[in-house]
Amino acid sequence: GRAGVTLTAREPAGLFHAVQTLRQLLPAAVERDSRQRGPWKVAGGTITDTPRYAYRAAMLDVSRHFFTVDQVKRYIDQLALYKINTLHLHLSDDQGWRIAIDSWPRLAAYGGSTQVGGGPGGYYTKAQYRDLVRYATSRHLEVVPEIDMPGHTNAALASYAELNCDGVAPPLYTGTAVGFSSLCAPKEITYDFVDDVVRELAALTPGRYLHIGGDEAHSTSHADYMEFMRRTQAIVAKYGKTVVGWHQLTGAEQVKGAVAQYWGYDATGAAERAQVAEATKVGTKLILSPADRTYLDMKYDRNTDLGQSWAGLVEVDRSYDWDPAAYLAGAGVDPGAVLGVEAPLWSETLSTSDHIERMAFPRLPGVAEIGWSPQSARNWDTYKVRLAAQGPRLTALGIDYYRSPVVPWPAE
Ligand code: TNX
Repeated sequence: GRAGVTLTAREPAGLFHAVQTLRQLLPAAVERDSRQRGPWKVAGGTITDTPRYAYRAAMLDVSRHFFTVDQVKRYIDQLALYKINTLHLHLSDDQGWRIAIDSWPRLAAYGGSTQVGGGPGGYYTKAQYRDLVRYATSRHLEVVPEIDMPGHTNAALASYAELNCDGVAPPLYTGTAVGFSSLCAPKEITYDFVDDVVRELAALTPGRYLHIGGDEAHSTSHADYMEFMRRTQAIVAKYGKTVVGWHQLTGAEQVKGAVAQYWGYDATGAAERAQVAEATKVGTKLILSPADRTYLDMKYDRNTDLGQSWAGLVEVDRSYDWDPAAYLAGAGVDPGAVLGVEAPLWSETLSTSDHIERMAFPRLPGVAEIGWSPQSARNWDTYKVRLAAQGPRLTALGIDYYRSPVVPWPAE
């Protein structure tokens, strides 16, 4: 009405998301953190809105470079503004173990003591991690914790000699290579370790999902990978969580109800796509994170100073212009198998909030719209105008976004 705005929703998350829409209807100045002059008018009308996908996620790699609780909270606020409802935290990798585990204290204390480039690293205490989860929950984001296994485990292997097949702990690692580390699948202590870590992490996790990685296990034999993934999935199920794994999980037998996160790209071979499609036939669901569309650490163009380019250059239009339902249809994936989309941000080259924001913005709002809006309402030529209008809002929020030349930004 003339005097106010009424918001109604079936669930609290819907009201929260309605408020985010209302924020975007108000002038950009509302986003400043100092008092502004009114009046603030909103155009009259009715909006009926509902998301296309239930899973609309962003991932932050806090292992390659550590990000503090306050830095993660800042990113959570930015994600919430665009109705992202899931935060996947990549909590362990070769370069750092970032979550305190009481039964294996050296994981964080030693395994978390450095990062890419050799800086001091860091980790979350359980109290800090619970605070982070509470903060995310208050903004209607579900936290999905990931412990990447059996590869990407040098930080754990360096912390405990007995986890290594040869019983010798390697040194900590601060480079950016992948595929050189593996937990020891034939050793029984490996599953004591996995059980302890999963039990403690599950107890910190009100959400449904627990991500076990499973990617790039180039130093694990196929037989060992199969055995390790079989036993590890059973442990996750025992503690009441739904397994998520990178799509290499589809090369092993999947526990009932497992979710695979597809991170292939244009150059991914037909056999790999077919294996993923095959998995959906037995009930495995998919999260789509195509690297040449949703990887926020890919460079925008040749001149981007941060990021990588192994999946190609990902300009804002390329990042936006694809349909999750069609993406793997050619390989035989039914659209009903797709739970949603996720934009990962790997941090080999990123170490500050400014770095996060220059890579996430303005591509993140596009991934958020892919997750939210029906395909029929999406098209680059109209989207780029709506995205341009976000520029002054991002500026008001203090977000240093990439001024992509393919977006008609207004003069600020
Ligand atoms: C591949 S994506 C990886 C990560 C790297 C990333 C860099 C995935 C499951 N594995 O270990 O950080 O590329 O873009």
